[in-house]
Amino acid sequence: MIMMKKIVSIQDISCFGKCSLTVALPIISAMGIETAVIPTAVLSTHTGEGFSGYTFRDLTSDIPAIADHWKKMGLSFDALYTGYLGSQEQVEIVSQLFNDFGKSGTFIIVDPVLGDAGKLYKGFTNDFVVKMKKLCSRSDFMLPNMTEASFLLDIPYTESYDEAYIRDILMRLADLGCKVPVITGVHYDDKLQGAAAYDSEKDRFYFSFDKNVNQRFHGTGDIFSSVFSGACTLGMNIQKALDISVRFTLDCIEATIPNIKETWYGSCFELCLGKLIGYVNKNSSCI
Ligand code: PXL
Repeated sequence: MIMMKKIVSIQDISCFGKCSLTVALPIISAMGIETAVIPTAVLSTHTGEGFSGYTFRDLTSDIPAIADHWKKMGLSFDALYTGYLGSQEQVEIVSQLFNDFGKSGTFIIVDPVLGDAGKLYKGFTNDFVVKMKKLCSRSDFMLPNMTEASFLLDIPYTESYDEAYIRDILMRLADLGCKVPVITGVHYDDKLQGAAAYDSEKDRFYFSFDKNVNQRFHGTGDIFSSVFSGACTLGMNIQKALDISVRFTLDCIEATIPNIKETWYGSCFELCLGKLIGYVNKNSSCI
């Protein structure tokens, strides 16, 4: 008998421009995991490059009532997975959700969505970064890109680095309090791109690389984080989880290139969900 796993994903709904919940829901569901959601805000589009004039409805004040109802129902989850959070207050409230639903054995997975290409996304300040750092300190897994890692560690962002630098950054992220930091979008040259992780309890590093097709589409970080969250929740080891997350993210980028409208519309991950199901089935023997 298969025991179904259950994740709650806590992030915004951007109604257009595939990212956050509109990516996490289909991807984690395709992996055979029940996906509950706490929407933190509703936006007409994401706030990244390419869109302006978006609407933003903050749902912070709804979150405690949702949590209270769930506590009365005695709900529990195999993983809590957070993404884009819209305000400092929201980060505090999400931290409270970790107390309420983070029982022992529940993974806490924080994607500290802050920025990309060396810059913070619109609306984020240094105070917000400090709050996000505190949230990361409570995580089993944190999933920053290089921009986010640099802001969290308060070091200059660089596009030129080597493996020794990545190892150092991973250990510094673990010093924040996270058990297994993962850095996404790692590339030492134009040929390969992937991700790196550090298990601070075992003092072990993990790397996974695939082809670098030198194309950026909005939302690929959310694709990676959703697959990684699903893979860990299914019980895959860190190397397997990295491998399928890197592979699937590349599949999505490759599927988008011939279908491209604008890079900020997001990637055509829908065309690749069948492959993802295949990766999960193939790896279920390694779980
Ligand atoms: O993909 C991350 C993300 C999620 N949600 C919103 C965003 C972004 C990045 O720009 O603006 C609303």
